[in-house]
Amino acid sequence: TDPARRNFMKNSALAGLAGAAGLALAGCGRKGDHGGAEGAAAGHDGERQREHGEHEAASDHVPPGQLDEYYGFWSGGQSGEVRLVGVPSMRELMRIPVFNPDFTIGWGVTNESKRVLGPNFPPGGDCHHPHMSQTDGHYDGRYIFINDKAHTRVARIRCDVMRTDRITNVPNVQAIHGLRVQRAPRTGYVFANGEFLVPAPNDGRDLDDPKKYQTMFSALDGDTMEVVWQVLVDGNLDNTEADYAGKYAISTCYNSEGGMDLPGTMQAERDWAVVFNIARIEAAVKKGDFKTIGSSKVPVLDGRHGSSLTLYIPIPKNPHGINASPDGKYVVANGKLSPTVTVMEWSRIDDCFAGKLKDPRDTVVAEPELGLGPLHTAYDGRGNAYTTLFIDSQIAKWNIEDAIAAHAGKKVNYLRQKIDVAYQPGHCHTSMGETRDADGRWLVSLNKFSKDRFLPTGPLHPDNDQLIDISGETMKLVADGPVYAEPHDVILLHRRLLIDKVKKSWDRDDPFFAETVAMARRHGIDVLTDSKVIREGRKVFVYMTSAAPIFGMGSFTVKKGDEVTVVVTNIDAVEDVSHGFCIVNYGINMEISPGATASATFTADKAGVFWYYCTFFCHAMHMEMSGRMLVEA
Ligand code: K7E
Ligand code: RUQ
Ligand code: CUA
Ligand code: CA
Repeated sequence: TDPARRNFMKNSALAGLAGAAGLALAGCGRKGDHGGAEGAAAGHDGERQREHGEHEAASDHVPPGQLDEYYGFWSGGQSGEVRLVGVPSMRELMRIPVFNPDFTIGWGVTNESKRVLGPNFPPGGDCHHPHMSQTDGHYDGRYIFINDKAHTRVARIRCDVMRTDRITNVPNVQAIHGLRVQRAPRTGYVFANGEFLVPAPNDGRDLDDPKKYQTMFSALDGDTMEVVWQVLVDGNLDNTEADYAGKYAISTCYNSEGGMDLPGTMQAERDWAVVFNIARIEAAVKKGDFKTIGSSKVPVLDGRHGSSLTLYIPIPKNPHGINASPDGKYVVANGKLSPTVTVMEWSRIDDCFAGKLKDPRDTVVAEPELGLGPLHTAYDGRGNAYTTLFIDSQIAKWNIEDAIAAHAGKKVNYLRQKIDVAYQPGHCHTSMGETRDADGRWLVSLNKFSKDRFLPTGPLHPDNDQLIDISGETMKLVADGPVYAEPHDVILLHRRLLIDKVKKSWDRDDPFFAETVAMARRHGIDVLTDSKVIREGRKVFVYMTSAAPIFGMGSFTVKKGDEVTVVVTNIDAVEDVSHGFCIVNYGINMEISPGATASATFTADKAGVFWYYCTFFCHAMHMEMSGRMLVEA
């Protein structure tokens, strides 16, 4: 670490600016700074000694002008968006519209976003599980994938521009819930669970015969975003996970009963986790061992009981989350209605598929009892696991090897600590914790209820996302953070993975608006220099540049009833000078960041004068950055 910076940190601690961070460093003899300074990653490896001895909680304070050390990708739940959050400050840095229309950037308004959203796109989505593409078990900074439970879709966000670039409808199933990526050799597959049971085909011929209901496990190709195969299963599918070797995916099932109502899903003492053998599935697809359903061309394989493609491991009771440990050895299913979590060993899953085990339950190496309502588990890379207890409003820290020893009959206490959280946690997630680089610094607990923790906001309360320091022996609660509904899951990744990959302006040949630029070229337009109107019958194309503080065109004229396409290109090469283009009383707004071309198409259905203006404050004369659309009667 740069010594000058260390001195800076020390001095600011003395000045009371970064007090807690500074003291924590002094207290545990840490080298390296904490509040998000350069070189922080390099400073961490030697800090395992913090495990021994008490330490003060690290601080969430990131002084003005300093950067957060971690990027957090927060699911926006039923808001349909993804939020980019700095950690440890928990400051929201950006929102990324995914399934939700968003007027700020014109998501659902611009032609470029409509190409991603598809025709007749639904009004929103319900996204739970953001996961970054990986290569050999490490985040690779390319994409974030996320599910839409509300409309049975999977989306992809490009991390270089932080924009959604693909959305895929998954056929033959209803409600994509669990979503994970293939970790090795790379992503590769994106695995997606259809949660609810529906008749197949679901065309009205069988409505109320539960025996005809089914669901499937789907694999998308992360590069093409096409659904490449589906596996029919018994029961339903909740969450999913992948191993670190590229051999398996595994999903929890809470409705092995095939129940159609709440009591119906709680009959059995055990449901199961179902393991998918990827090599065998690929071989079966190659052999043509599949069918297709209706108009979908996706190969559907039969993975129900008795299939060699799958393995059903009994798990108590209505299990929910499923999380692989970063050492690549274990995977943990969280019991929900059972106070236990079930630890399975991947190598025993190998043995089971090879016919070497008598009983799929022999893949289970531990089943520690943790408390009421275990939902999700995260890892610190030091052999400890952190499980949310929804009903107890706690997080249980426990040691994996000790739990395995206890399961084998040894007298050891695998429980390390329970910490109260406020209140009712769903997911928790550790920094880098779903990769081989799990660094055991931070844990975020995503609590569904905030109750009394914030100023009243009316009947609808925010969630409470709590930041917990897990770098020492004991967990320390550091901060509360109110959030709009409803983050289910997050990932936390060190900024070194993205900080140099994120673009500060658009490349002119970016595929996001390439189709629009190609259209301009067909019209003989160079969007970087030309501001011109092209008429083709009732279709009018209005091309203009934008450079603070003027649009390339002060006014344009169309006829009532024309279909108008406005194409605006931001030719300001200056970082952070984004423009907007809004037409008053016409429902049009779009953001045009440096280097971008954006377009919107609408019918000029009202005659009169309609001002257009820039919506992003870009210049001292920003208010004056406007023009008139003249619509002839
Ligand atoms: Cu537990 Cu959708 Cu991951 Cu919500 S799921 S919490
Ligand atoms: S104007 S600086 Cu509407 Cu007061 Cu924005
Ligand atoms: Cu351009 Cu404001
Ligand atoms: Ca059940």
